[in-house]
Amino acid sequence: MKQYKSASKFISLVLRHQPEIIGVQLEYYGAWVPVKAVLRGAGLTMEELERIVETDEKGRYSFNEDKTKIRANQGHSVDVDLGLEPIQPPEKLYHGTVGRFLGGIQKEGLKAGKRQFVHLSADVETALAVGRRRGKPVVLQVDAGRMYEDGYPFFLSANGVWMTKEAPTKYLKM
Ligand code: HQG
Repeated sequence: MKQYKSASKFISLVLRHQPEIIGVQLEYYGAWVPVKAVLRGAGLTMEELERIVETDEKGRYSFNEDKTKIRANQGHSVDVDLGLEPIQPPEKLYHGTVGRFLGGIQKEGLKAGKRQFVHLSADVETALAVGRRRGKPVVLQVDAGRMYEDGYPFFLSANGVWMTKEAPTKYLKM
């Protein structure tokens, strides 16, 4: 655990990408992990974990009703089904990235890559923050309304991230 920047980073890694590092699997339906296993694996008390969940600035994690299970609300690379219903997106959504990816994006559109979905934001500010993780941010406008009309399903995570499987170039404004 010590090698990770923070307990929250470690939990995000376990709940989205590598549950095996604490010897657990994500439930396929719901992406849940037993809280006990997370506490043991991360060396945290329940109070500490509750605090991480409550204070996370992006609302990344949720407990189930009786707090026996925990999951990440989005961002998984592990193959799971969060049980989200497709819903109609706003006309415009935004994707934050960096210049060095634009060549690839222009060629093949937005791809989910390692994650299950392409992540989109409802506002430019959030997209800028997403891009900034990697350098000087570039924001693309996604014509989500037209994509939806054309049959692309969209999902909204419990913490407000818009997601779709891909976004072909013709729906993107650089
Ligand atoms: C890029 C964070 C080349 C894409 C954030 C992105 C977000 C392509 C990167 C969440 C491409 C994938 C997700 C193509 C897409 N060619 N590059 N065809 N298509 N890309 O991390 O959206 O803090 O998987 O632009 O706030 O950056 O972790 O996705 O730069 O909500 O909770 O490939 O992660 O949330 O990177 O970030 P990622 P993302 P957390």
